Amino acid sequence: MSEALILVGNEGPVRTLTLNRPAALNSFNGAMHGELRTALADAAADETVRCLVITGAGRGFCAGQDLNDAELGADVEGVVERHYKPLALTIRSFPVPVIAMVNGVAAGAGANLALGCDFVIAARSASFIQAFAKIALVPDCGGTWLLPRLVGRARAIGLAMTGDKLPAEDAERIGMIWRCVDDAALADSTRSLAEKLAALPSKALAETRRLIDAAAPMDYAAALSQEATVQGAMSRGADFAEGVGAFLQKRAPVFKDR
Ligand code: T3D
Repeated sequence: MSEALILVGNEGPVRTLTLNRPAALNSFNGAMHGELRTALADAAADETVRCLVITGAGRGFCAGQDLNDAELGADVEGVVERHYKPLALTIRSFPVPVIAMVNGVAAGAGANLALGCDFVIAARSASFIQAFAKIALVPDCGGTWLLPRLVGRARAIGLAMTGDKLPAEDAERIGMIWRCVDDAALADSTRSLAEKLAALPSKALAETRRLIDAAAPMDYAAALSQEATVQGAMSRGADFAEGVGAFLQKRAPVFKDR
């Protein structure tokens, strides 16, 4: 039997999905897209999962589209519509926080897969490359939306047009990622962040992400109204009663809503 292209691991409430085509720097072919889609759906449906980590096997995180894949060239628009767009949307609306643990180079759609996650923790040896222009393409997997919001227009244009490699340290310095850590500390730093997020109220965190993204094109008054509506809904959840009860009783809360 051929090896799984997505490895699935569990550590308590933390689910880790590992892209597993290391010989091609975990670049995406149709089969890996299919396995990732299934693994994401399983994790989303599993109430015991309270944080998701995505990482890569071997020395790379993900080199984007497999440039040897048979689908490439024949129907590029279809590949983006069928694979990258749903992937980006699934992660952006995931019921629990998603961490990209970037263990090595993240290029093309692989870079934007990471940037679409809620947190990016990268090893110091890792790097980010908007490789698209080098093969006469434009950023996809959300890059045109994500990059200017993360780093501003000037840097978004610079990174996307030059396709220059951005070391993880610089990515942290310009606010493109959450943290750059020593290679040896990557797994432990990710685990402690994942455990912290898993213990927080998942539904409130997912709603926080949704509101922040939805507020971007709104005026201030509309964003304030949106906050009021969702705050009302959140206050009717069991996690809110648990959070307040735990505070008043001076104990740690146990959150369950998703
Ligand atoms: O339908 C559509 O396709 C549209 C969607 C597009 C989305 C995209 O992601 S477009 C962008 C595609 N990605 C790239 O253009 C990146 C191509 N790769 C690179 O530029 C370099 O590999 C890296 C800068 C990422 C890393 O360089 P380096 O020197 O560390 O490694 P390497 O030697 O280039 O790669 C190692 C192996 O992985 C090598 O195979 P080999 O020679 O050992 O058998 C290389 O061919 C393979 N590999 C790396 N990237 C890809 C790949 N194989 C297929 N597709 C790749 N994208």
